[in-house]
Amino acid sequence: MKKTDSPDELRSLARQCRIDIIEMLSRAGSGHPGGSLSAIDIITTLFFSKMNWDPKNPAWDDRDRFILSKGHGVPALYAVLAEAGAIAKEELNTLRRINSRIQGHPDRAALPVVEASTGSLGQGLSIAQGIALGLKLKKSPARVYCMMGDGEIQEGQVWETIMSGPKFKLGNLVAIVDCNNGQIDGHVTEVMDLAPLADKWRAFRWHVQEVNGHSIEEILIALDKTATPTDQPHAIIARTVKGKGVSFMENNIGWHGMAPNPEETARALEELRQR
Ligand SMILES: Cc1ncc(C[n+]2csc(CCOP(=O)(O)OP(=O)(O)O)c2C)c(N)n1
Repeated sequence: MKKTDSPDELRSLARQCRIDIIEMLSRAGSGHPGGSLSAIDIITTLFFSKMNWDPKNPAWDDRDRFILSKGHGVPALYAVLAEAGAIAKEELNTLRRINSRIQGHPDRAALPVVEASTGSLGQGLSIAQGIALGLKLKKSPARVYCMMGDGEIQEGQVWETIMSGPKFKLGNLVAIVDCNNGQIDGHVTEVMDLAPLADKWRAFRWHVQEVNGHSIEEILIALDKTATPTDQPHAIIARTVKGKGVSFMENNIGWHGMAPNPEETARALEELRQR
């Protein structure tokens, strides 16, 4: 896998991953395009630029970890893993098939390159924090990144973990919230408004940054800032667009958990190829 800090190269990788996400979901006939497309620029930047990991050696002790707490967005992670050579591209054709390693939510028992089995929302930050604490006690240089959805963080367990992260002085922990303002039942601002979200994390004593989650440049700068040695855990509040990259999916809650039909797939792929 070739790592890069070039925003243009990262954009190009993210575009290819968007194509893979649409093709995967279309073939499977089910899945979650909206939250996969909102997360892909961040996940691509992490894996191809900032994370210290080896796609051929997923058990390496000092690897950086990525926990996809919003497990339903896993097509984005599979696309990146395939692009990086951690899984075969052909395996993407098996999404959600019986006995496939790549299910609709990540399954670590079947696919050890994913760090945690998630899907039951609200748990990933607790897992990430436990791993970060273990790494700190072992004096490992590894860092732990955890991506959550904004709808997901309405879960109470998340706030228990936000409360305890600073107590354990986990400067090696980076929480990323994919704020696309969409969840199953509607807009997050209407279902259970989180504002002022950055202030809430700050009040719990996290180091907080707000970024445009589709600006590779802003994501790179924010991730670099989380690498400064500190005892304070980091939160990145990423403003994103649900369905980003496919015009008819953007900001349309209906695309939270629905696969495109063949005609929609063709339109989506044409748009992405022209980007
Ligand atoms: C504990 C739990 N409750 C409900 C669900 C069903 N569910 C799946 S996705 C989703 C909405 C999540 O919204 P958000 O976290 O904002 O995800 P995104 O918009 O990024 O896809 C819900 C409620 C679940 N997976 N886990």
